Amino acid sequence: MTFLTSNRPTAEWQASDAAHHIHPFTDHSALAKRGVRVITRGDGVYLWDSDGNRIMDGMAGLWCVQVGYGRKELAEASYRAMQELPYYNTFFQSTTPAAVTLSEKLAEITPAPFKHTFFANSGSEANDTIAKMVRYYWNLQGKPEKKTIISRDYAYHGVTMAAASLSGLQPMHPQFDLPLPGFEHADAPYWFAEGGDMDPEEFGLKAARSLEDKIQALGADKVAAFIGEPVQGAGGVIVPPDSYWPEIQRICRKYDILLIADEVICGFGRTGNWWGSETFGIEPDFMTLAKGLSSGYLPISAVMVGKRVGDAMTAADEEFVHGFTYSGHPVAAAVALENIRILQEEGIIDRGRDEIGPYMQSRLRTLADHPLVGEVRGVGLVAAIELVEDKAARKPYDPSRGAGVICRDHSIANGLIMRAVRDAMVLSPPLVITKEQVDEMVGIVHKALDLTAKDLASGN
Ligand code: PXG
Repeated sequence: MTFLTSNRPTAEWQASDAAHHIHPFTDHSALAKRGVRVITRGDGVYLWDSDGNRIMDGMAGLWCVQVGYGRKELAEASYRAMQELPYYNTFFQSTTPAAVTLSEKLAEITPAPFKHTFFANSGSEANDTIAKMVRYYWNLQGKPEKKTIISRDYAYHGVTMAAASLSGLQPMHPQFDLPLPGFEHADAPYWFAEGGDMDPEEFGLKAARSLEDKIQALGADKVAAFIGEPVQGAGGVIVPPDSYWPEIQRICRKYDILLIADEVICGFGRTGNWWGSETFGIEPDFMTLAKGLSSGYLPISAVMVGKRVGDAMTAADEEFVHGFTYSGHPVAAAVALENIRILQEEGIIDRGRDEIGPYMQSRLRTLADHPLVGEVRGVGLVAAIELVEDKAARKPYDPSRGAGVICRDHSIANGLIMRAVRDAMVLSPPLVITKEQVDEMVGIVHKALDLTAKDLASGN
């Protein structure tokens, strides 16, 4: 059998892709000129492209391949599940063993108040579902005016209409006339870029209090919920100061506002613990799970519904009028279960917390002396390296210099996929990365920084 991935030369894939394929978040004319990268194979922390080059995946796909590529158990779980029951739904008084078992498992591994799961297929769908559940909850409480959801600048919560409205990355709104009414944004705890002369802890309190200011401006009787990623991922790995989350928690309690932790990136061990909420002491009313739930092997997401909303929804004497054809898809659920078994039985998350996470963080911190590096930050197995023109002043390069993109391109050319978010170089490798592979990764980052410094100095 010829594998789909090996039967055409790179140039043909590129031409056909340019002719027929609309990509997410892509300038298509620029991509067509440059030629798309064709990824054909993966094993462990490595990918191969259609020219046979091996590249370390410092991003675990899109922050999701926790157990690494090529785990046969996951392929076998999906093969078995497909043979037994390739599809059935969870509407109309039906369920499937895989969907039940996964909801039971998630109740076991998430913090105690979470007993109920609603399944969807992506982080965006899960966050849209939460936006609807929030509205429904306050309607059930007889407070229909309590509807606004507050998120933050630099937030990424997905791309569907509500999820994109929750997102706070500016470019995501104008093409689509977003945000929708009822979605507001508070400050992010982004000390490096916005902290000025303030001490980080003091700045953390200030950022949290921007939520309180927003609530007071809108009126607490109008505000339904606050959503935040424990660490903001796509916004540039913004790790909040310790003072931040306790103050957010206090504010949500004071004004009776539901708290949503978007764990799409932070969940399943990324910050060292199973949940980012554990790492930062957050007690949310909802958690959004996706990505690491199946290590990205199949699309599946989950809304964890806490006691307050769960009790109200299950006690309501009426239909909950929402759901997707593939909610609780039996094959995706079987793969998620097998992925969780691997994470648990191989101690992958404990190892991330106790061993490889601290190792990666300490090795990356050695780059802080580099003349181009303004800050190295991170927790567990997620990190960012901020490039600056002036270290002491935390002064960034003019965006037109494209420092981040230059660095990213050098990194990929030298065998490591690293992302640039503005000029923050972002890393989020598979949790199974070894110490030797961390050393290899840090070596390539160092080389990419040197090459970038050289390019910037010569005015490229
Ligand atoms: N919440 C968070 C915190 C995310 O990071 C979503 C929700 C949406 O999930 P879906 O499955 O609908 O994509 C995400 C997704 C990037 C990048 O460039 C990040 C994501 C997706 C695509 C690109 O860093 N995060």
